[in-house]
This record gives sequence, C-alpha cells and structure tokens, in this order.
Amino acid sequence: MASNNFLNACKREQVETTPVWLMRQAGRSLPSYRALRERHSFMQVATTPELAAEVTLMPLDVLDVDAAIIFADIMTPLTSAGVLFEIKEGVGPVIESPIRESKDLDHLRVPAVDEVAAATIEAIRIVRKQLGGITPLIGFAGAPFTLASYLIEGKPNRDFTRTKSLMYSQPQVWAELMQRLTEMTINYLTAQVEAGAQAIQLFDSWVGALGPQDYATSVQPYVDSIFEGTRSLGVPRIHFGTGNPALLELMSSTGAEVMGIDFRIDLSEAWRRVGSAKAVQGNLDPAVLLGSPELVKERTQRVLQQAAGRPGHIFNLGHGVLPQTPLDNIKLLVDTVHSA
Ligand code: 1CP
Repeated sequence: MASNNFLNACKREQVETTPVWLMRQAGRSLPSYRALRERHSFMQVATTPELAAEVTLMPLDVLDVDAAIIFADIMTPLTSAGVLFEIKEGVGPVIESPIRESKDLDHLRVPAVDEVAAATIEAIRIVRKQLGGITPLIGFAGAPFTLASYLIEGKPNRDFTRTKSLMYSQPQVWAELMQRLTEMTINYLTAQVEAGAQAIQLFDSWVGALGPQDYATSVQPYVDSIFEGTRSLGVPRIHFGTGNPALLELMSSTGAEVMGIDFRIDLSEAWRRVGSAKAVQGNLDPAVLLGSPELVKERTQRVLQQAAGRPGHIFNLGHGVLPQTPLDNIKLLVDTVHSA
C-alpha cells in the first residue's frame, strides 16, 4: 500500500488505516518463493543481491502489505564474521564448529560497517531503487542471545541447555561472545540503514527461554548497547521476542520505539505493560491462519479491538508466518485490517 502509515504508526502518529506486514512474509509460504527455491539453494538466494531483492518484493505483488522486509536470515551476516554454517532444508541453521570454549572464539571476528553482509547491503540498495520511495523497507538482525544460541547449540534446539550451561559456567566466554555479536549487530544495522533501510527490527526469537533474572544480568546489557549504538541512525527500531511475556517490561526498557508482541499475551495487556509511550506491533497467533476464513476474520478483528484505534499499532503476527499457511488466509487478514 502506497502510504506512510507504517512509519507514522512507528512514531505513534495518526494513520488512515492500521498498517500491516507479516514477519517471514517473504519466504516460506509464497508459491513464487517456493518456485525460485526449486532452482536455487537458500544461501544462493540470500547471497545474490538481485535474487534477494526479487524475493523481498514478492509479497508486495500478491499482498497489500504496508512494508517490505529485506530477504536474509538472522545467520547470514555471520559469514562476514568468519562463521561457517549451512541452512539445512527442513531444519534451519547448522554450524560447522559450534562455540563451546574460549578457543572457539579465535575465528569469530567483528566485521566493520563497510564489510558486513555485503550481499544483503547491496540487496537493500536494489530494493530501495525498485520501491521508488513508495513502500517502506525494514532491515533486521538477530539479537545476540538468539544468535549465540545457534552458535553454541550448533543447530536448532528448543531446550538451550548448552547455551545456558556456557552462560552459567564460563561467564567470560559468554561475555566475549555476546560482546562480539553486539558489535557486529550494531555495524550490520548501521550498514542497512546507510544503504536505505527505513526501520529496523531486532529479533530475539528464543530469549523467552530465560527468566527475568538471567535476562537482566546476562542478556539485557548487550541489547541495551545495541539500542544505544543505533539511536543516532534516526529510524524506528522494533524489538521482538517470543515465549515469555514476563520479560516484556525488561525488553521494553532497552530503548526500542516499537515493541513486537508475541501471541502468548493479549495485545491490550502487553501495551499496558510496555507503556503508552511506545508503539506496539502484533500479535495474531500465526496458527490462526491455518484455520477457517471465519476464524481468521474474527481473530484479526479481536486484535484490532484490543488496540482500540490508539495511534501506534502496527498489525502483525505474534511470530512468523508458518510455511503451510494458505495465501488466501493471509490476503484475508490484510484486507480485514485495512477495511477495519
Ligand atoms: O521469511 C522471510 O520473510 C524472509 C526473511 C527471513 C527472516 C526475517 C528468513 C529467511 N529468516 C528470518 C529470520 C530468522 N531466521 C529468525 C527470526 C524470526 C523468527 O523467529 O521466525 C530465526 C529464528 C531464524 C533461524 C532460522 N533460519 C530457522 C529457524 C530454525 C529454528 O530454530 O527452528 C530456519 C528454518 C531458517 C532458514 C530460513 N531462513 C529464511 C528462510 C526462508 C528459511 C528456510 C529455508 C527456505 O525455505 O528456503
């Protein structure tokens, strides 16, 4: 949709209709993406600027969303930090040499602003040219805890025992790892904004594995540094995590202008906790899109009712689009939000 609704909502300014975009809208469920992936591997798409730009724009052809998000993975900038990994079909990121002790950090370097994730940065320039200033482009990065969990576990794993074990038993290694990921992330987000990203989102997808005490002592100082180090970029910053609504106040105190809300809490309750000085983004359960059109409509309207027309609501899911989601339900969601 050609409007400033997304950027205005980030600033809690008046909008004509509630803006909507969907986390993971570019890959996953789109038929055009699946067709492209028959010919190219994920990493080929992500590291070829023209292909990454093409996938970024795909959802805009079929969905009336109010923002585009650059096609990359939270892991892709780690290539320029010296990390070897693959994105395994049906699994996710798999690391060649997981980080388990001090010497494993020898090969993890902090890429400078002008060297980090060159292909993604070039893709941002291409997309901005093609969008011609009509639809805003969101850049993004994985937050240090979520990145560290993949680097330590070595592959997707939902109990995070190795991650927590390293955090508790080798605090210096943890601190050094988190510090380097923090510096890389600041450089990466800076490069994205310099190349044209008009808003940025920090995904701390797996941080809900922690309770408030561990978050406050072992993670929050690094997230604080990222928000401190990106404030002068002057673009809205969205902070998203899932799994543990008890972390909302702490996560929100780190300085983002917009809080991304997971689906495990009512939007109205989340907004009360975050405070009215911030915009909120969310928070329909992505699994609702696997249900009937009636359910999609009813639940979408319920989220809108909770936002109650207050300035500063960006409609989104409470986590990424699921791969098996029918496109018609995504279209219905977007139309329901825009016609409210
Ligand atoms: O889908 C899009 O809109 C494109 C951009 C995008 C984004 C924003 C991709 C492409 N990945 C991400 C972020 C990402 N990657 C996150 C944060 C968001 C979230 O929580 O959903 C996370 C945790 C990852 C890690 C990752 N990469 C996983 C999850 C593994 C796990 O722990 O369960 C997977 C499966 C990947 C691979 C990947 N990244 C992106 C795609 C399209 C794929 C699948 C490969 C493919 O189908 O081509």
